[in-house]
Amino acid sequence: MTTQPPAVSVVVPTYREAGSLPLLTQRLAAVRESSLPELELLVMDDDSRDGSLEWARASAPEWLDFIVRTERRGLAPAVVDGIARARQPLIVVMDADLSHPPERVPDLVAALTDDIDFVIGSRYVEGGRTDEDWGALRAFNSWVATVLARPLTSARDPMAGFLAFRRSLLDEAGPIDPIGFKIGLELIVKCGVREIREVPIRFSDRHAGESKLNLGEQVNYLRHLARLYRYRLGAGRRRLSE
Ligand SMILES: Nc1nc2c(ncn2[C@@H]2O[C@H](COP(=O)(O)OP(=O)(O)OP(=O)(O)O)[C@@H](O)[C@H]2O)c(=O)[nH]1
Ligand SMILES: [Mg+2]
Repeated sequence: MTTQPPAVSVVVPTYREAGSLPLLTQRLAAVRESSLPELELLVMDDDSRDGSLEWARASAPEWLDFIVRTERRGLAPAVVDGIARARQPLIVVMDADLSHPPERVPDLVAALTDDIDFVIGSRYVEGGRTDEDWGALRAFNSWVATVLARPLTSARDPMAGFLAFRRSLLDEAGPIDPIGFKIGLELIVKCGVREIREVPIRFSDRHAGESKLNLGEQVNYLRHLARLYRYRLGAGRRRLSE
């Protein structure tokens, strides 16, 4: 018996990624050809006005949907919108700047078994790594952010934005209302994720363009964390009163 390759919607949030979108699409096209023929790509763009839309109109393949967003801007809200539009049963979320290797998408998808409901492309498990020029300050920031989230999840890399899960995971979710960047943490907490598998990846420096992770986003992270802790405490109380 031959098994069909799984159908996957890849959701990519973008802001000013015109320099990376063509190569991302090219590398995903190769993945599509070699192992995931039913892959669709949803680019969720916050009205970048940097030539991305023009590129998509002129050169994008038919399996790429380029969606221009003008409301509730931000990385995580863009991903939530993308999941709502996805047509396939499996979802992969990844960044546009090629920090997440597109060639690992099939491995993340394959790690979603009956027992595993959430997969993370992880920098912090054995075999995972980040490129050298991640400065000390950035590495420290990432470590502090991860430690602050520890009571919410045992995942080694809950800050990651390279994720795979079934779309149905959201069916029973609490209200999804992330602020800022950390869509993975939002889903882990709100969807009551039970079993996580972390697949090691090499996280590369961004291919082109500029980082959007600024001080404002770090403050957003603290607001988002406060919200998630309140939600978790509320869920605990709800369980006790049942
Ligand atoms: N739709 C949308 N996407 C965003 C926004 N901010 C960032 N992104 C996208 O989210 C992904 C991650 O953002 P990055 O700026 O790469 O953040 P980072 O990886 O922490 O930082 P670098 O390593 O410096 O690239 C990229 O694909 C961005 O284009 C936003 O406000 N809206
Ligand atoms: Mg990046």
